[in-house]
Amino acid sequence: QQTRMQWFRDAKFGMFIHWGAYSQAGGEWNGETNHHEWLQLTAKIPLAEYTEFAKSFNPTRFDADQWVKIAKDAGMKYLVITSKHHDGFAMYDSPSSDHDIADLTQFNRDPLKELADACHEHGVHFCVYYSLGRDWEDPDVPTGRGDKVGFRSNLIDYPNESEKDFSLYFERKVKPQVRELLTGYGPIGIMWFDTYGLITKEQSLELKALIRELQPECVINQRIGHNLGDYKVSEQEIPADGSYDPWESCITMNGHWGYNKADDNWKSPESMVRSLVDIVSKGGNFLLNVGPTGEGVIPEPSVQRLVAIGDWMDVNGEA
Ligand code: FUL
Repeated sequence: QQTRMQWFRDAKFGMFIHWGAYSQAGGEWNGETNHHEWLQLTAKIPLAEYTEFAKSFNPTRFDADQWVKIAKDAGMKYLVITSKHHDGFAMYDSPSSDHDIADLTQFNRDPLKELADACHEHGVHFCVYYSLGRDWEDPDVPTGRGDKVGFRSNLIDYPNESEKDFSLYFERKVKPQVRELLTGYGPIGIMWFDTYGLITKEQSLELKALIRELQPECVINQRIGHNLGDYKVSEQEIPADGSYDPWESCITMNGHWGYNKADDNWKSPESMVRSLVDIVSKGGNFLLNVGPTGEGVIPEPSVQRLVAIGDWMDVNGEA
């Protein structure tokens, strides 16, 4: 336990990457410009139409070495990439699902493999985000617990809640994909789960045991559910004190996680450095987000800010 958490405690600063088929839209759908990684849900797109749209995802400008270099030059020690967001679309070649970049698109590469290799080569911890309790492609994720909007599930294509069985989704998609991620991409620093939703305690325990079996050194965040993770996540805020330990704040650079071309509301490099100092002084880690475009480019305003943070690090940080 002590050794598993050591690199995480020392790391302090990491890059969060929200990137998927939705990035192509840049937040725009039918003239509305405030969409993001929840595009399928917020624009009410039926699965067949979303799948068609996903097919045109072709990030030809994606350069894993460059992304890792940008992170490293900013002083970041780890990188967390969305392997599957709520849309259920896997950003890697997933043998157990055909709702993935390899089966649906013309892009004949596995971005996660390229990023994993680049991270391992440059000494950056490679970590993956996985949407656990929400999946808008799978028919068996109930929305449940009075959530009428249907954040967890896809109520357009699968309106009949009584037919849904979370354990079918868990067995068919979650467990195989977690296994794939932990066996095909070298050492994974963190399994960064999101939105545990309706997972039972037994299922969270089973998932944790699977991860410990495949990669005992892999850190697990608290969103595996039922307080079974190794550390706590604070989203879009810095807690007043560091009373939860270990912990991490994940924060956006503008108002969105996924790429939104209309959002120019960028935080200043100064405010991000202040956040970093604040978080680190309270014993936490700062996971700072970028939302690359559909072409595979980290937006220039984000790069500029990371360069500025890197300059500050050169003077004030520790190597
Ligand atoms: C949330 C998600 O719903 C957002 O889309 C984003 O991924 C954020 C980090 O976590 O719960």
